[in-house]
Amino acid sequence: MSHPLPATGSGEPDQLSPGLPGPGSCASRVLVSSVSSDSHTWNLVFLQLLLEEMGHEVTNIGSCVPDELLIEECRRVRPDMVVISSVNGHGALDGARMVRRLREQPDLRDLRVVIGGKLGVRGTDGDFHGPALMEAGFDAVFEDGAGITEFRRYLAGSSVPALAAPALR
Ligand code: B12
Repeated sequence: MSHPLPATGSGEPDQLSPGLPGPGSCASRVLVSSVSSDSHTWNLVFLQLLLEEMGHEVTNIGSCVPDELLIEECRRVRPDMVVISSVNGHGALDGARMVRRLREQPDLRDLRVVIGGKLGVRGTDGDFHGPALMEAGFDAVFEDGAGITEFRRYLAGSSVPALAAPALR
């Protein structure tokens, strides 16, 4: 299981080169969402554009998404992967609660769910939330400061439709 942890802040430049799914990856359906407390939206737009540029089909359900709504949308959209973004500093808490609830649902237990952004209130010099969020149920955590490169690498290798074929994971 790939779980890029935590922000390195190495200064490695983000590779924003295009675009089409690379070798080993394929287009998939991705649900983009924030957590219940977070009203920031440009992070979601950024992720949507990035994922679309890579050839994925994106459903962006926006900011301030209650846990129950995320669960409903997962059942409606049946995504191959859920990408949670939060930047208001409550992502570590809200995200952990959200993913625990999602994992309690038998039909969503094996869905691939990742989270990233500014997950705490202490910035990249503060606590790392990756281990706790992985423990709560995320498949990968991308703390701010690590850049987008790790996320792109992760996507390039994660072509398994988690809901459709949980046994393959
Ligand atoms: C615009 C803004 C707002 C606007 C949002 C409007 C909107 N429609 O989005 C408003 C005014 C509403 C707002 C409110 C608040 N904000 Co504000 N806001 C910002 C600001 C200035 C820019 C955010 C932005 O749009 N960035 C552009 C997007 C594209 O980038 P991004 O959000 O940084 O996301 C990047 C990465 O985090 C990463 N990323 C994000 N998610 C994910 C997910 C994955 C999987 C991956 C791989 C990467 C990833 O990729 C993105 C591109 O690099 C930032 C400061 C800043 N300069 O960043 C503060 C900031 C995010 N806000 C902050 C705070 C504290 C708040 C408030 C709590 C303030 C308050 N006391 O009310 C509220 C929260 C409201 C709420 N309920 O959530 C803090 C968060 C601090 C923290 N996390 O430690 C920041 C960082 C300001 C600061 N330096 O203190 N905010």
